[in-house]
Amino acid sequence: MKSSKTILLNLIIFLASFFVLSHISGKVFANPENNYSIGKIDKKKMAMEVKEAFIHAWSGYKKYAWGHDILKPNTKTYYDWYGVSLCMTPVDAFDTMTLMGLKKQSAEAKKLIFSKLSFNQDVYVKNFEITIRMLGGLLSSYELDGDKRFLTLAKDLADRLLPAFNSKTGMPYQFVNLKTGNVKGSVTNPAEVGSLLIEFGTLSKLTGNPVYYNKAKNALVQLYNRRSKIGLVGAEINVETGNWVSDESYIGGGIDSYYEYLLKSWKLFGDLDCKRMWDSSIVAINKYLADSTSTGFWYGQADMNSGKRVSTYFGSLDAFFGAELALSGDIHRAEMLQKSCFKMWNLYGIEPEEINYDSMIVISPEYVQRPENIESAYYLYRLTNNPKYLQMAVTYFKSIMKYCKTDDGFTGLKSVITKEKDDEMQSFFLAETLKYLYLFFAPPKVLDFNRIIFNTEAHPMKRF
Ligand code: DMJ
Repeated sequence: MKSSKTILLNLIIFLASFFVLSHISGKVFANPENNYSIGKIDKKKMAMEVKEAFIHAWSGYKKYAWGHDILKPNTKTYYDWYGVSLCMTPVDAFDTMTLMGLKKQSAEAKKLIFSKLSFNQDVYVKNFEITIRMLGGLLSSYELDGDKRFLTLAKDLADRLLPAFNSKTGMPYQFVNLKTGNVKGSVTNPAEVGSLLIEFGTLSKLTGNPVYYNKAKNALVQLYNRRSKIGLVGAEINVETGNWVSDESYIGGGIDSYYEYLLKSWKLFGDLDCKRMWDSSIVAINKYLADSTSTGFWYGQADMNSGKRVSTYFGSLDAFFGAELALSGDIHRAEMLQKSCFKMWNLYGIEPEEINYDSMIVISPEYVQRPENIESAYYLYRLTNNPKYLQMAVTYFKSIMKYCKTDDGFTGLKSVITKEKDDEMQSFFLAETLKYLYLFFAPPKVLDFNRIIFNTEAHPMKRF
């Protein structure tokens, strides 16, 4: 008979080797689907840590990019999208700092915006990007801060963007010159045509002038009316002829926020046309684009006319869809999709831009600080109260701190496999990624989720 000493020793050796093995061969023991520990989370401490990350990002911007669009944190310089500055980072980030209660930073940003920002520039800007980041940012800043100068800037900007809608179909050209009103870019995509109503509509409500609402709503309807017989839209459309240029259909980048704005414009304005358009679109999406495979529940690519599957790609942009499913009341699909998105995030410890969900092989390895995976977990947390989504938020935040933090701000990654850094701090990193992370941990009174609708750049608009 073995002595009790020997048994104890064997037990210790067994436990020790299990512990060592499970750490060395992470691939064998780690289950990427469950890569969050269930335990008590100190929300106050986490909120503080996210706030400190924001301050770190803002300090980098102040040091090397003050007055410009975005920071390039590794080369310690700046980048202006159109050669002249539109103060993109401060405008995009202002509501986040307000929600975080960062009074000093808010005062600095306001001073900069009101002394430097002028839209009277002879440059062609992308109507969609400038609408969601700048117009959206100015409007939510006005609603949160109350300073009328934000609204004045918003109106000035929207008036300069309006000529974009002067196409034969009423769908906007891609580019508009802010000074001359000239337009260019007749081939565009559903996201750029259909993601304008939250901002233009809010401006109409705030100014009492319906022109903004009507132009953006018409563009949305024109696009919807061109859906295929089976209810799907393609990837590219010509705004002069109204003909599709690409028949590929999916929910990701280039189409994504068109669907988002159908749903959210109904919720924000109570617009029943938008509800009807969302209701019929989601049926087609779930019929032809949704895909349940051995690796999880996903949405892939199909031909807009036949519904035939053309590829099985999914990426960081597609991850926004869980938020829409949850907001529309389909918690079941939203939860299944989020499980897949979290798995994608954990493949390499931070999510790649795109994978093939059939093989789980990475197609595009970069991480450009995108918020969508985090955003969908945030909606699910707010709508289900399930603490596992809070645990996910901890994982997301830790990954970003570990891989993207630099001495003077945060960057994206050229590859999530090698973890090689790129050299851009996206304005949406401050507007969206850090905002959603903060809102997970902040007291709910900071922002009443049920009384606002976020635009696609996470700028909260008060529901009408
Ligand atoms: C943001 O500008 C918006 O969220 C947009 O809808 C998609 N691209 C980025 C974030 O990934």
